[in-house]
Formats: sequence, C-alpha cells, structure tokens
Amino acid sequence: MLHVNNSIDPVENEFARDVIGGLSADAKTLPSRWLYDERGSALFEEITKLDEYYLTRAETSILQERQRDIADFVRSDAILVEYGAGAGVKTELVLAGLRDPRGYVPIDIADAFLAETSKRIASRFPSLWVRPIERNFLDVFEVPFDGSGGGRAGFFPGSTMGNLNTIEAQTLLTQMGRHLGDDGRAIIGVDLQKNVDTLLRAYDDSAGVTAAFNLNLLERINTELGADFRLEQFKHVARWNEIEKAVEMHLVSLCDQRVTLCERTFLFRTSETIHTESSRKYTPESFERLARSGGWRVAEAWQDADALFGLFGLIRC
Ligand code: AVI
Repeated sequence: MLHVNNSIDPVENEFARDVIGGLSADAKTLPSRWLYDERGSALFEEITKLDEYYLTRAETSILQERQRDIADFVRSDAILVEYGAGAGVKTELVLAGLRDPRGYVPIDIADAFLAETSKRIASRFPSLWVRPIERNFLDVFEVPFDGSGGGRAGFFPGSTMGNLNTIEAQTLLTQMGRHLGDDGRAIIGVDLQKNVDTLLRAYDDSAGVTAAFNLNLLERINTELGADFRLEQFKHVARWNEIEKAVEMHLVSLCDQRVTLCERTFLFRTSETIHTESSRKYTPESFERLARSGGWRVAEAWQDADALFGLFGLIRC
C-alpha cells in the first residue's frame, strides 16, 4: 500500500515529474505506462476477458493455430526473449510448441510479475535456462546469453507495440536487433485497422471496465502524489485519431475546475481533456514499413480467422 508523501520532490520522483510535465502542457497528457499500478493491472486483466476487447482472444487463437508454423520460424534450440513479459500466459503457448527450446529471458519492469512468471515457466519447462531481467524494455541494456550459440527469438505480443510512438517503436526494434543478432527472429503481435465502431467499443466497453482503468490513473495520482482530483468530475472517452490511426483514451473534464498537486495548481476548462493512451492500429503494409525502419523485415504474417489481429514473424533486413 502506497501512502501520500507530502514532501514529494518532482526532481527525484519520476511519476511526479511525468504528471507535472504532462499536466503543464497546452494539450494535457499523461504517459500510459502509469496506468499499471496494482489496481490498473488487475483492471487490464479484466479488460482482456471482455467480449468487446477482441485483441487477446484473436491473438491467442493465432498462437494456438499457428503453433507449428511459429516453431518452424523460431527453429530448434532457441532462446526466447520476451519484451514486457507480464504474466507470460501467451509465452507458455509458444514455448510448449517450440522444438527443444534452450532458454527464456523475460524482461519486465514489474518485479513481482517477473519473479512469478519466471518461477512458473521454470517449473513447467525444467530443462529451460531462465534468466529474468528487471528493466523497462525501452531502456538501453544488454541481454546475457548462455554462450551456447543457439538461435535467439524475440517475442513482443499483446499489441503493446501499438502503445509506443514511432520513435519508441523504432528504438525498441533496433535494440531487439542488437540483442537477437543478425540471425535473430522476432514475433510481434499487432492490432489491425478495422471499422472504427469495433475499435471504439473495444476501448469503451459497456460494463465500464476500461473507464475504471482510465480513471484509476487519477486515483493513483491522488494516492501517491497527494492530488485532489475529483473523479466524478472527469469522464472516460475513447476517440479515433484518423491521422495517427490510433484509438486514444482521454479523461474529459466535466466542468471548469482546478486541481492541486505537489504545491502546484492546474486549471481545467469544461471539455478539456487529458490524453492518457494511444493504441496504434496497423495494416500489414504500415507494419512492414515500421519494421523496416527498425532494421527488420516481415517474413511471416499470421492472422486470426476474422483478420482482426496480426502476428508478424520478422527477420533482419
Ligand atoms: C496493453 N495495451 C496493448 C492495451 C491496448 O489495447 O492498447 C491497453 C489498453 N488500453 C485500454 N484497453 C486496453
């Protein structure tokens, strides 16, 4: 349980720095990675089970149906490196299909997840060399390998790629190239462009779980930074940005109001929004362009039966 600290120093505290910076901008914004405190992560888990949120179901069906193709693509004796491992549920599906996988390197900033996932996978696959790395996958870091010379494959499922802006996505792809080597492979899950109603329903579900997920960010700022956001005076909205090809989550101010935090006051006009997340949607062509800009090309493209979601197998350019 986190408690309010009245002497939060934004120079030292990254969350405070991001919040103050984001709320001071002309178009207010908050980085989406802060959505995932304990409650936010639990709400996101709930989202993945909603009827309207087709992404997880569609990707899982591809992983199940293409298990053999994925194993051929990754080749035998490989080390799987997972970027943003989370609970690692999809990883088990991949590992179970691979031929003689040698190792598993989960990378995640959430140490609780990382320890639990590593333990579960190590006990299910006892011959696997498991080496967790507690890092934000956008940081620059090295991946230790076991020196065996087996092939390496990166795994980045869940459409988290869509939450990155172009520069972040290119940086990650470039870093993956460095980690995985010239002979490396990568498997990346990406949500595909489709009719806007379907997209918006996935990010504004009828049960209000996504709304609670988005509003929880204000609750987190209240709890951890001692702010006085009144949650009932903000509303969750999902919007389609046609230029960015992204669903955006916003928190809309329902009245003129002021909010204080860390000895600063922020004014909100009626209808002014805080942009909290972008989920970019790709076509196979636009994803190929992104992959190439990060040093990779698409060698395999798998989709679910309804062509909602894409799983792409990448090799180096
Ligand atoms: C984690 N990420 C891929 C989710 C998405 O679809 O962009 C986060 C999410 N936001 C609202 N619903 C789900």
